Amino acid sequence: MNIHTDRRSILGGLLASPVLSMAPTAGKQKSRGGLSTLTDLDFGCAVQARHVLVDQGLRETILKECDTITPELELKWDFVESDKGQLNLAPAQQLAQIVTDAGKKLHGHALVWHKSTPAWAIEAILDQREWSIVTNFFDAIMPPFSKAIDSWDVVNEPIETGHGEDGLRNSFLMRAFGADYIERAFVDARARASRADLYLNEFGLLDAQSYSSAKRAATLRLLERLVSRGVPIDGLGIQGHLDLKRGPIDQQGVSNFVQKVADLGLKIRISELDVREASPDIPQTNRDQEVANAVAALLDVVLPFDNLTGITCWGISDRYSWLPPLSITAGLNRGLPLDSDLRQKPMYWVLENALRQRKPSKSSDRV
Ligand code: 9MR
Repeated sequence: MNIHTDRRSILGGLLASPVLSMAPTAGKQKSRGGLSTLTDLDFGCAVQARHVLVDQGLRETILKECDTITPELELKWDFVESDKGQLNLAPAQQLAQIVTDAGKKLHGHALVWHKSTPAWAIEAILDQREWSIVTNFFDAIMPPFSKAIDSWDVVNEPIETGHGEDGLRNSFLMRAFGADYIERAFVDARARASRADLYLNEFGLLDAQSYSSAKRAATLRLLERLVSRGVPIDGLGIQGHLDLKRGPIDQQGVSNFVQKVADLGLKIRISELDVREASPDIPQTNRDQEVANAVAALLDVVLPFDNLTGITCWGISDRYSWLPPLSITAGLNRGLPLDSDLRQKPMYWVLENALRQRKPSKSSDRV
């Protein structure tokens, strides 16, 4: 798959980040149209239904800024069916209504994840080793959202290097079904969502540390195997939980990795972008700039790839971030595009400039 700009110039160095260097200085810019109107690249964020339902400002903001909204909790198995057979679909349905009324889509997160499975299901799966326990959940969750959802995280976080077969996580799913559970999940998701894009979603793929290059290698091996076996997978969600304490991402390593994913004919999306801060005691302007720099360093690597379909932040306002404050005095972690009062920060402008770099624009009235 081709990339549409010269990757070498974009990788020229962190200090010369093109996305960042195009970003206007603080206070000089206010976006009028919202990020959703800028290009063909899908922009989105994760939210919780309970926040959207009570916070009108948040609701208006996500509908203005986003093409696609990811329910942060409401489609997870432990949320939907914490007690066997007692389905709780109402929060996801309320969110779907709000989003589709505005002509937007939901991204489904996540069908199979070792962390969000209710205890009763883990017990039953380990005890009976019946795959139908998993597909019963697919049947509960997929048909009701067939109109609202056009992409799904089918398998979330299956890689854990350091032990086990091929870097696969030694989860209850592996123990019950072996490595085939991944393939089965995609096949059975496709049977229930013939037109949706089906993603494998993984974290820890960006850092310079050796665990991260090992994860990239294990992820590639898995994707190669799935593609060679004709498994119906459309792409890889690269979680973007950046952490300033871990230092700069491995731009060259990530670029090589994305190229190999593209060569397999797969799409990528940045699926869970946010930044965990490292230095809460420096001035706020510097904090926000550090966050923006980290985001720019990632976007500079992935933007040139034609197979990049979208960028989703894991939240949009610091008020509702899953990331805790770094210290008692630091206030909220400031790792999302908007502050707690929904004001744009440098991370927002970096995203806006990145989206503007993509062509063609889907909007004729861009500002
Ligand atoms: O942000 C989510 C947090 O509110 C939940 O308590 C947690 C467990 O359901 O999941 C968090 O989201 C995770 C996502 O589903 C998968 N990748 C890592 C995210 C952050 O932990």
